[in-house]
Amino acid sequence: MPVAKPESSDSRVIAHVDMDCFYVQVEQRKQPQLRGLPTAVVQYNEWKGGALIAVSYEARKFGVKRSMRGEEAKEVCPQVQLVQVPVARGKADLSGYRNAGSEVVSILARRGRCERASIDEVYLDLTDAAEMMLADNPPQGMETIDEEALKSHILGLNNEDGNDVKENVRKWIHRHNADHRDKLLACGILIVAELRMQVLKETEFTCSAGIAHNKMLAKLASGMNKPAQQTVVPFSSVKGLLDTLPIRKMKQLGGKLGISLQMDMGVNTVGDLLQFPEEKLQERYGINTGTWLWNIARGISGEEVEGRLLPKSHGSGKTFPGPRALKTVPAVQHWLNQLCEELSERLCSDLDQNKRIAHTLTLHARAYKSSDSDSQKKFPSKSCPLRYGTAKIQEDAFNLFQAGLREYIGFYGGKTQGSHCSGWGITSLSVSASKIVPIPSGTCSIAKYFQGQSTSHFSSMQSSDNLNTEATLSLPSGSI
Ligand code: DCP
Repeated sequence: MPVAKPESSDSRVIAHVDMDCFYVQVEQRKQPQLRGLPTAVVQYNEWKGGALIAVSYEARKFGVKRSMRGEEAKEVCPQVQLVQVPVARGKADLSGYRNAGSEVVSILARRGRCERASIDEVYLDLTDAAEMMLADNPPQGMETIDEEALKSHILGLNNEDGNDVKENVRKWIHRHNADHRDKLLACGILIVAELRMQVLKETEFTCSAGIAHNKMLAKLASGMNKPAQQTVVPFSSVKGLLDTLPIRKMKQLGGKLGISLQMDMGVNTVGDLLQFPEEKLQERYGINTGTWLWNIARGISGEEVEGRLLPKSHGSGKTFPGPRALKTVPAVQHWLNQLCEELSERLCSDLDQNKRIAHTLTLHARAYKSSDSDSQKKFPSKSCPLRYGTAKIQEDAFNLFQAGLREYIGFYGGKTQGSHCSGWGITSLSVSASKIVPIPSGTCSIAKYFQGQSTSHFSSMQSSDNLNTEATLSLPSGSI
């Protein structure tokens, strides 16, 4: 019998799965003697013991934090084990972490539509799997509930009757009089617990998860109880959750919009937004943002889980903080060549393994001018059609850099050639490849495909008309 599809988005079952202290777990799998010990992964640059980029939960108990350097971590926790991130081409090599993330994705994707959101985060749409479970083997009738599922945190479930917590969770899952939405979430609890156990069994990694009716709530929930736990947001608990949730906790409200809401509208929690009519929010922030704010105040988010197991883009970048800033064009070219080499390798393996090609190459940089009245001016990001082949990518990226630099310093404002200091410094560089699409099926060979694409993939980079300016300096979202 076909499973009836509910129309309402309240009836979806969405999970957000987030690996726990991910880089640490990957290093601990390589060196099992580190398991259970306070451990941190440090960046390539060894100054003061290197910057911490991932910290194990054992180390967090001693006060070790990601913002610290290795030396500082040793002060608060002398026994902390510091593992250096793997290095290739003079920079951090994240390929081992990316591959470990792919192992996890391939397991999670077995039960529903799966969107790889970052190197260690995944969204899952489990609606169909939950509907199916409800039709075939509903949790309400199950004699035993898996231990891992019983350890779930269900928001709004209080423990007033003195039962142990697991017993209350069991009762919640078993409720016969629950509405359809909660019954689906009960299925979600079982499916996600099972998936997390499978991930642990096959990869040795633990993860945490949030389970709710939409992506926004699932993401909020996954971070609430870590490590190795799962949190559920029943529909009836949404209001309570958002009433007290500081707006800065919402990813999109961490920047200028969040500041304006606080300063101009007196909004401190997501729930505070409820007092404003949609028109008022639209008047102040524009139609789309206004409607979006009105919706998130009510826990409404229609965002779909995109079926995407592969990254949207590839990026390779490096920072050059403080005295390491690059101050000459040859120095920039040297590092651009390294970054492009890595990017080119990743593009080739994507082409090889997934038969996908990228269409756009983008260069981002952060820069400063040493004698500058206009210190707010950002280095413009530049894009051009992507041509395959390491040397071509290097050449194009360098041209993009020069175009960006001319614009940044003004055509006559500085010396862009030669090797002596020109009054500017580059503190971060990255190249990314985006607009990645599968090669059309039926293409007889990749070489033939490229011949047919000669205008976009082998185009000349002479004209600056080819260069687009983009607003952002970071890697595109979906870059893994
Ligand atoms: N990472 C990084 N630099 C940062 C933040 C993170 O290199 N500034 C890397 C290391 C992390 C991984 O990305 O292990 C995932 O980042 P998360 O923010 O998800 O944090 P963790 O997985 O380390 O810990 P948590 O258990 O808190 O999610």
